Amino acid sequence: MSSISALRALLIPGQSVVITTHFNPDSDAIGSSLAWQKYLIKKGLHVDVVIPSALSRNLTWMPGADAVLDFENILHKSTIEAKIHVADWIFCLDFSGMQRLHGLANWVKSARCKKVVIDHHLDPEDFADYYYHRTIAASTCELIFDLISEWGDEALIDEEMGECMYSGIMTDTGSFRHPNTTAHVHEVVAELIKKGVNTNAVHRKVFDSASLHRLRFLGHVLANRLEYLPDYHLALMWITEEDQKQFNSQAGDTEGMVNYGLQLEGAVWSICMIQRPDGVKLSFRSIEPFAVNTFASTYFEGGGHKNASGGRFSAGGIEQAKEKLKEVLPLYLSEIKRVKNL
Ligand SMILES: [Mn+2]
Repeated sequence: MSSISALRALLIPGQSVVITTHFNPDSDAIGSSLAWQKYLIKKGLHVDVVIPSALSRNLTWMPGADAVLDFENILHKSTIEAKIHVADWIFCLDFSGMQRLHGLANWVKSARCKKVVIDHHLDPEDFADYYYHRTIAASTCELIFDLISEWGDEALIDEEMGECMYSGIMTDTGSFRHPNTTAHVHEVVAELIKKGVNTNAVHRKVFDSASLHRLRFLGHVLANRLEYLPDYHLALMWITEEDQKQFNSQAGDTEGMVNYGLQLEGAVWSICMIQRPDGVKLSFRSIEPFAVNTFASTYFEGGGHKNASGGRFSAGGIEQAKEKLKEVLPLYLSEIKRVKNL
């Protein structure tokens, strides 16, 4: 593993770069990738962004999103293979575990070029040559801003790069309300506003772009698929395959639903279970100082941030996942009571 400051001199005009990010790319994943792409293009490199699965509808407005290559798009596959084959560098943004690339992982693993991780998730795997990894950062977009600044190129950040970065910072901090919202986050945002970013417009594009289906879907989940377990201060939601069919659910439609659980008075944490073709996907949210990432990694093949994590359950469907959850909950009773009484 080498120092990230040494990397700057090795990025040479004319080189080919592939930037990739995690499956189900969120606003931070795609925002950081597009901002980093624009920066490297300004430095004279040839840069493509490759994503393991499609962008959700509310992120397609981002400048540069139309040229992103999607591994799940059959028309893009051979281009992606060729780009990875000739790449001098692969940048892995907003993830640091290979399994988060799903089907794309093998191609990235077997690529012989140098790899660079820029990320803020806990416990990075050791697969890259360079790491710019800070868990103190609220988002990868914040890290992109910091790295460009550290390299003395803040003047190269333009409005479009700023929009991409603002979008990721905004969503990964839960619109500046999560505990990861540091003074530095606001300092970075202040700089982005000076670059011309219209924060109100970005917020509307990301959050106020729901289809009627999505709003009705949310209503259905809150009305019929939400249970509160007062002893455990837990809001539990679940979404079946039939629910997704009934409301014509698209990529990204379930994004953020888990957060509604924390709006309940008294809730310390919230879990949303979603039936997927390959198992149950779980999202976890919690209030400080309850750590859901250890819960997710211990019982549900997952992990992530202290207050925002993900997980999986592959030994059955929603009902079995709920059973498993209710089995292990008593082990957390004293911890949850302690957090509640702080
Ligand atoms: Mn992130």
